[in-house]
Formats: sequence, C-alpha cells, structure tokens
Amino acid sequence: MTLSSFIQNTARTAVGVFSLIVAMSLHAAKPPNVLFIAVDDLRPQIFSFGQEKMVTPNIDRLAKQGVLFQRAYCMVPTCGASRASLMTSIRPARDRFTTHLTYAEKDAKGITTLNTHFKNHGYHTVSLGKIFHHPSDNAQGWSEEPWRPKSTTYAKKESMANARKKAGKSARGLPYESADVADDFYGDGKLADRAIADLKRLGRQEQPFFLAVGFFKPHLPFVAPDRYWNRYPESDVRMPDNYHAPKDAPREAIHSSGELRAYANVPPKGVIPEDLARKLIRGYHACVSYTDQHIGRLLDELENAGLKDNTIVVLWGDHGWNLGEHTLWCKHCCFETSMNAPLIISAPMLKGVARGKKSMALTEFIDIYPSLCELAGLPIPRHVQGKSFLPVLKNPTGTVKDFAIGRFGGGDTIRTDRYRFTVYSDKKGAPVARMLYDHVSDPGENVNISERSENAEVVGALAARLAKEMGKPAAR
Ligand SMILES: [Ca+2]
Repeated sequence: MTLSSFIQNTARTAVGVFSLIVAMSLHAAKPPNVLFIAVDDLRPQIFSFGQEKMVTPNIDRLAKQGVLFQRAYCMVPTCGASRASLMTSIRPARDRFTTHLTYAEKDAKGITTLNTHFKNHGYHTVSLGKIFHHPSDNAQGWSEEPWRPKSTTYAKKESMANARKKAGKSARGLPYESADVADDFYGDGKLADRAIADLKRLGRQEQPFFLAVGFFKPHLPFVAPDRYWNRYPESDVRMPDNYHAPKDAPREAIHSSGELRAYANVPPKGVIPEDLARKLIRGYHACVSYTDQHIGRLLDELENAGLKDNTIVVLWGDHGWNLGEHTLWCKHCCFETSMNAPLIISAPMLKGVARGKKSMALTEFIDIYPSLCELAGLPIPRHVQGKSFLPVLKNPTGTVKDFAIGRFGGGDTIRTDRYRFTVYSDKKGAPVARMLYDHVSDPGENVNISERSENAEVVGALAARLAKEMGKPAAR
C-alpha cells in the first residue's frame, strides 16, 4: 500500500466510523440493516398490486409490513441503464444510461453509488446476484467481491434443441421451460440459499449490513419448476384486452420485441401467435411465483435470525414488462406497462412509518437512494437528483412530487397524475412524434390523443414540464 492510499483509507475509515456514530445517535440502538431486493424484469404482476390471479403470498406479506408504491416508475426500461440510474440517483439522458449493458461507473464517473455511500458510512455491503448489470461495476463499493450463482439455464435438453443463433454469437433455446426439479436447480434457488447463509453470518456481526440480493427471474427465459406453473392452469390464461397497437400511435412507439425473438421457436417477425403468447404469459406468472418463494425464504430468515425489527427491506423490479399489451413483449418502450415497476419498502424500526398501506404517490426510482439514506440516518450526497419519499412512508396519502419522468432510445416520457405524455426526437434532438394518453378515460393507453386540437394546451404544458425536468446531457 502506498502512503497516499494508506492515508486515504485511514481517512475513509475515520469518516465511516464518525458517520456510524452519527447514525447510531439518530437511531437509539444499532443502525438499521438494509435488505435490498432487486428482481429482474418484474412488473407489478403481484396479488397485492391488484393482480388477483397471482399467487405471491410472500411479496404480499412484505407489503403488509410496509408501504407499497402503486405508481413507482423506472428511469429507463432496460436492465443496466435502469440499475445505473437507481444506484446513482442520476437521471438518464440521451448520452447517459442508455442500454442494458450500461456501466454506472463509466456513464457517471466519480459519482458515489448507493452501495459505496453505505460502505463509506460504516456499513458492510454485499452484492449477491444481479444488482449492477456487470458484477465489476463499482465493485469497490462492496465490502466483499460481488457473487453470482453458477447454474445451467435449462433442466431439459430439449429446451436447448433448435437453439437459434443470433449473428453467429449466442444460441438461445426455448423462451420457457417447466421442469420437475428442486427449487435450487436454477440459479435463483442457489442465490436464495446463499442469501440466507449471508443473513445468518452478517446478522452476527456488530457492523450493520447492506445486503443486496438480485434475482434473475422473471427475466427471459421463463424457466421454473413445474409446481409453480401448476398454480396457473392453462385454461385460466387470458390474453390482454389490448393485443393491438394503440389507435393513432406513432410508429416510434412500437418495437419488434427483438429480445423475445432471439429465442428458439419464436417467429422472427409479425404478431406473436396466441398459443405461444399464452405460454409466455403463463411462464411469466410461474417465474413470478418462483421468485416470490425465494423472497419468502429471505423474510423467514430475517425473522428466524431476530433481524426483522432492525432491517429495512426494499423490493423493486428494475422496470416493467409488456405481456402482449399493444402487441409488445419485453420492455424498451415508453408505455406505462414498461415504465411502471413494483416498489415496496418496510422500515419497522422507525416510528411513524406506515405498515400495510398502499401509496398512489408518483415515485421515481432515483428517489430510492435518498430515501434509504434518510431511513438509515445517513447524509444525502449533493449529487443526488431524486427526492426522499420518507414523507410518503409516514403518510401514504401524501406526495413529494407531481411527475415521474423516464426515457428510452429517442423517447422521453412524463407521467403526471392524469396523463402520460411522450416525445420522440431524432438524433439531433428535434421532435418527430408524440403521444398523449389520458389515464382517467384510457388507463390502458389505447388511444393516442396528442394531435387532437382540444388537447393542444395540455400537450404544450406537458412538453414544457418534460423539457424542464428531464435529465440533461453529461457535462463535458
Ligand atoms: Ca431487467
């Protein structure tokens, strides 16, 4: 170790110890632990979010312990970019956080990420599974090397048969699989086992922990043990009411569901046939229940290890997912189905934080960072662009902001209490198309009304608001 790095490390440790003392004085006892659960591609397809056919008793149990955000929105509906924005609390822009392969440390150089901030303030931080898209991204912000389970994607040989090769590189098998295997056959079962072992280990330490557990399902392919599929009889599967593009929507709004088409036995173009669509919907539901089971095991372990009362639990899906709505599959678009994602927070150690309540407050995923800081008694870094929703946790009928903004590709989108408005721009930033949906009369976003003369004033106001609040390009 060089002298300067020794001095830096010593200084960082001193800051960490000091912050821990400050945090301990804010919280009568030990500072709260954080169990940070990310679920890849989880839309609010959950019983407690109003999906009555879903079997998700464990996520529902967490909702009863905390506050469920019915209108939380990702910043970018694709894995790496969404996570980078959430973990930095910095808005995406046309040149920042743009793809599933985004690195936070490259697009937001020098920014202290959420995990790093907790580590710098005395927390033992651990990353299991998928938190950042790349395990190496901001790896210095974890107290231990990020860990991911090793497993095969499929249990059955035939699932890989006829795998489709894309551009001569990757070969993908079927988009779904139902197999008679144990829960720990697939990666997420192994991940839950490791997370439980770590909860036992970390719970015995004096140091508070920030344990991040990122489940990989319900991301494609929809592989799950058959008993989870059996919770959703084939005859009960319903196609979405709007298995069609919205009336008068611009062509920029609809993509070709390319992520799905990389899998075997999926037609390369055209509307996905209904028999395949039903299998996909059923498979997605099965994977949600499979993940719910793992989450239940983590919640059980919190109780068994005596950690429940002093652990903040936050659960989020990294973005929404289209299950055929608007003919779309996967994410990558500016519709509500792609932007809206689940968020639940439980903080039992803090007086005044509600339990078992649902909030309709518009919430952005960049708000998670400052909220966790406040809940844990840590300072909020100056770079943070989100706003703490602690007031909503105390009063779930309240709000802290009246919009949620996100983007994907050439589209920038704003959700207000009543409307979703989207502008598509060309590479030079000139607007080329737009969409307006009135959620009072059209919650499914089926009729674009942006070009109707009676909406000119609303469109003008929303366009101005969007331009004012959206992420600005990175400073050069
Ligand atoms: Ca994802």
